[in-house]
Amino acid sequence: MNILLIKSTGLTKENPGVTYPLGLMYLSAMVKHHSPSYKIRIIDLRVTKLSTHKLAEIVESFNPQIVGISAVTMEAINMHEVAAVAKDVIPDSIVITGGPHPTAFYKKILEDPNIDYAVIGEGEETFLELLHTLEKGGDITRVNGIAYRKDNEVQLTPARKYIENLDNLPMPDWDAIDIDLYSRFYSMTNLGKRRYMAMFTSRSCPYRCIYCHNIFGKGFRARSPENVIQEIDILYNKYRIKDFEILDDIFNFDKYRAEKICDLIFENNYDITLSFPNGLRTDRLERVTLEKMRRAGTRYISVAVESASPRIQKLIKKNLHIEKVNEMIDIAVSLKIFTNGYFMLGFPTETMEELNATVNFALKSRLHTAHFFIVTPFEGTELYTRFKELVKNNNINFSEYNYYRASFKLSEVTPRKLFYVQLFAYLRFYFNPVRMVRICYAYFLNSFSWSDIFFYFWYVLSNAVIRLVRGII
Ligand code: B12
Repeated sequence: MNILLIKSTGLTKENPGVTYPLGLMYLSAMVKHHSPSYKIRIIDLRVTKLSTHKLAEIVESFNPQIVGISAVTMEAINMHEVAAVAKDVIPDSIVITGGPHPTAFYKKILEDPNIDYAVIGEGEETFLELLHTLEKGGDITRVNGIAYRKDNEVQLTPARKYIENLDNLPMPDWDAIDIDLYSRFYSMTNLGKRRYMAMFTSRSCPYRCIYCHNIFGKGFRARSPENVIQEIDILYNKYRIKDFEILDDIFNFDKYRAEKICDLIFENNYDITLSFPNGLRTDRLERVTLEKMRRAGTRYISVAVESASPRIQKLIKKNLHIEKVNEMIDIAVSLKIFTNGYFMLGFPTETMEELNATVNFALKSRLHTAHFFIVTPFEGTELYTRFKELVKNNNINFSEYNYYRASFKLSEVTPRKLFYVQLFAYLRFYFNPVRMVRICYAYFLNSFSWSDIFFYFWYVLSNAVIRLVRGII
């Protein structure tokens, strides 16, 4: 059986970042491990930038029976285009989609006759079982965790149990991708282009923030520190990787596990750097954890603050104490860790005062960088179901499911006003001479190239100008 896995694309000016297609790399490893006779290949359209014509040629020559496509919602348009190419070139091929977009919007995407299946959530076991069932002509209604069409109706099989012991998963298939190609793109950090590898050491987050995804369920599942070190060891020794981006939703949920990983890295004397761009929970952080992280080579963290308003913290079920957030930012900065903050603007019922409180918190903080995202309600989240009526009033195209664009009207302020709140938050945050010097110093400390610093300021400035022009027109 030939299986072609494709990561669809949806890069925009505001979103030039690319990380490794870890989901597909895990699927590929799983297939190679359990069914070595299958031939499997990954194409990442974000980095190869293939034209439709070229993609059609590759599909034709590889002749896959199965085409698997991975997409986030912003990549939905491209996902449908890829499905159309697959069916056009090989009408008998079976198109299976997976990832955040199909997980959330499976009903909608199965309206497309070019898509046969959507795998919901965690994919390794479901994909393998689906492949085996399809190969044998078995009963697909017995495959848990999928959605498909029958008599023009979308059917959903029972949810699949999450993989209990993540140590049993094979390591991601690094040989299926060209590592050097990814070093030509910006990653999830603000640290510029460089050779690195992305890792997932745990899956899911037990907190129930109403805006967040549910791909891996709500029970924290973690790989053992030894298993994580095994991955670092292979990447360090075999693939010459010295820089690791850990993309877990909540790396520090289990403080002891997090510290043990850091201790093992230190004890093994790896000459590596670490970053945690996807957001640590500050109320579960302590000085000692940050010190151990720094000792292990951590040079970049993100803290996911979202809102400085206690009412909004409660509404979104994040329940962070904003003083503790500040305390942890200060400690991280004093440990010479480049510290980035994430903020969200425009929650349902949010007022201008509450928006200002969030922006002011960011401005007064010692964060090096900050991202001010516009709240985007994805199907499958509590935010979507609880405020369905508000969401319904917005007729938004999938390509606008973009945190940088004020597309949705959910809060008490108009999208236009929200747009200006976001724009001025960026301008005021970055065009502050003290912060500029601190950013340069932090880059210098972490031995990044000057071109990265210039790029970063150019990126912020050009985005601001684009936004300003768009707002005026
Ligand atoms: C790394 C990351 C990024 C990277 C890469 C994004 C990309 N295009 O893929 C960067 C930093 C660029 C990024 C940007 C954005 N991101 Co992001 N990102 C993540 C993050 C933190 C990790 C993704 C990851 O590597 N997961 C690890 C692998 C193992 O999991 P996985 O990819 O989900 O794959 C598993 C399953 O989904 C499934 N699967 C996946 N693909 C397939 C395919 C097939 C065929 C099958 C069968 C199964 C399958 O099996 C895999 C193994 O179990 C997730 C949060 C999260 N925890 O997942 C958010 C997340 C994916 N991002 C999200 C969003 C919203 C964005 C932005 C739109 C935000 C913005 N700035 O506006 C942009 C989009 C930019 C763009 N142009 O694409 C949302 C997506 C929600 C949605 N419905 O789309 C998530 C889920 C975060 C959230 N809290 O909601 N992001």
